Amino acid sequence: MPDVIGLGEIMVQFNAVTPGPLRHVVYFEKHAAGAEANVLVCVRRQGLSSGFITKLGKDEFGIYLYNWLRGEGVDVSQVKFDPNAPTGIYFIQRGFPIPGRSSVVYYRRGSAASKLDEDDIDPGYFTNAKIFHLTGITPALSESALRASKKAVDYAKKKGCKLSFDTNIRPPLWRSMEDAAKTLLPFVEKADIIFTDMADTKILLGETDVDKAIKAYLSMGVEVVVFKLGAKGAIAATKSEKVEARGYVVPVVDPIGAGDALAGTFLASRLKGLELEKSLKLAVAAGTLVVTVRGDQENLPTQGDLEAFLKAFGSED
Ligand code: KDG
Repeated sequence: MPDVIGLGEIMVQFNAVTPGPLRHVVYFEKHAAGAEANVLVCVRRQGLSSGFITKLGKDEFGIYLYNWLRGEGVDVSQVKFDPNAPTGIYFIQRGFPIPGRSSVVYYRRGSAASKLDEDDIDPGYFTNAKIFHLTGITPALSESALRASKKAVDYAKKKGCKLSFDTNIRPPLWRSMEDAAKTLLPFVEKADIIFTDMADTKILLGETDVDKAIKAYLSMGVEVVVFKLGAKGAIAATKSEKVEARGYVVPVVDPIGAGDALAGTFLASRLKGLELEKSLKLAVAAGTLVVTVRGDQENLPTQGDLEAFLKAFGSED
């Protein structure tokens, strides 16, 4: 079974070639992207195995995404095609109205992945898997995707697989932020590792102090908290250790997907037995590489790429 399993939606991302309001953008570039899928491809680039549980539309985009995942070496044995629902797509507007930031417009309601349900989760798939990675996006897709998420967490825990949870609150997918907090907190409570940031933490805990938030997550039973600080880097903490990795100043083309590169690299590094500090340093470097291009997955680095990056940039610490 794969080292890391993910459940969620992969979509076709149409990334604006030029920055500015989408109404004026003429050219879009096609990419494969989606939070959990990004992590799984990242894990593969880092030399470990991964597998995705999802549903795709039986359409051209579904075939493209299936071939993409297979080409990246992600196990696709749990990928199903739904002939009655389309593959989700979304558009990215870059650099407007805030230079260096991006925003997304989804066309995913009723998508094949939103039809994921409990019976799409095979308990046997979790046997011997080491980590199950889920984000706050999948439980937000639909009632049935929420059921599937809960079921997958139950199976993973029963099989002794660690739960990695990225809080990833995407406001357009929720009825309200209260609903997001109520739905996602039980996942945080069951998680062994979480990835989060200040925006999500304000919604989940109503907390605005990083140290207090980390303490609160640890007291909920989370073993490792990875707290992302945007361009400033990230903190990783356990009950006995706290490390920080600084960010790097690079030209930002599209920041979307950086958090998944960070999560995937951190998980892979921990599975390889690297210490907390080194794992976080590599993870922040991976996130940095992703923001310098359009697309979430193309710049996901190998460990060799990261060593080269750190040799060039890391010597200042
Ligand atoms: O983490 C990056 C993802 O957010 C992006 O690729 C799209 O999965 C996506 C989502 O649902 O926002």
